[in-house]
Amino acid sequence: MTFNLFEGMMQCQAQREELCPGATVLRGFATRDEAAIFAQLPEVTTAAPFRHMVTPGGFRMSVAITNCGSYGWVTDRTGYRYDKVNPESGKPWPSMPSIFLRLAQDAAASAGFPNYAPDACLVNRYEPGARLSLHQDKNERDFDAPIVSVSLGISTVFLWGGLRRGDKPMRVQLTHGDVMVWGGPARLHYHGVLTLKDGYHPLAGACQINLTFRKAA
Ligand code: MD6
Ligand code: FE
Repeated sequence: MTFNLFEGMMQCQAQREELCPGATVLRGFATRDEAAIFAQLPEVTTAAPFRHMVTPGGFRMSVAITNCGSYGWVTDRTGYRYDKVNPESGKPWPSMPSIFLRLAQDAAASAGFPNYAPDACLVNRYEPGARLSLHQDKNERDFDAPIVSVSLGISTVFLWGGLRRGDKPMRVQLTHGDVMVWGGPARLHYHGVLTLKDGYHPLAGACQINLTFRKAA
C-alpha cells in the first residue's frame, strides 16, 4: 500500500474554504460522526422536543428549535435570549452529548480557533419551506468565541452576508456533514438560510438538521 502525502494534503486543503477572514467552510467535517450524532439526537429531542418558537414581533418561526448544553437560545414575545431552562418545561436543557462538544471543538480548532468552550448547542430542524432570515448573532455575552454550525441531512443554501444588513450575501450550498465556523473579524456578519427545498436524506429524512454551537455566557 502506498500513501501519497501530497495528495492527502491537497485533499485537506480542498475541503477547507475561506469565505472571508474568520469564516471557513469545512466540507464533510462532520461525516465521520454522523452515526453517533443521529444516535444521540433522540435523547436530546425526547427530553426537550422541537418546537416553533415565536419571535418578539409575534411571528411563528418556520424552523423548529430545541437546545442542549448549559444554555439554550430561545425567543418569545419578550425577546431573544439564552436561558438555563427550557421555558416550556421549566427544566434545564439536556446536557450536550460529548460527541457534539468534541466535534465543535475540533472544527473550531481546524478553522483557527483553539480552546473553544461552547456552553450552548442550538438544534434547528428545517422542513421544506422553512427558512431563516438574515440576522446577526449578538445575544452572546462576548464575541471572542466563534460560532460553529454543523449541517446534516438535505442540502441548504446558507446566506453569508457582510457586517451591514445591506451587504449582498453570498450563497453557500451546505450539504450533509459540512461545518461552517465564523469568528474573529467575521463574528458579527449577517447570515441566514434560504427556503429549504424538498429532498430526502437516509439519516435525517425529509429535513435538514443544524447544530449551532455558541459560547453564550
Ligand atoms: C442555521 N442558524 O440554522 C443557522 N442564529 O443554519 C442561525 O444562524 C441562528 O438558528 C441565531 C439564532 C437561531 C439560529
Ligand atoms: Fe445565526
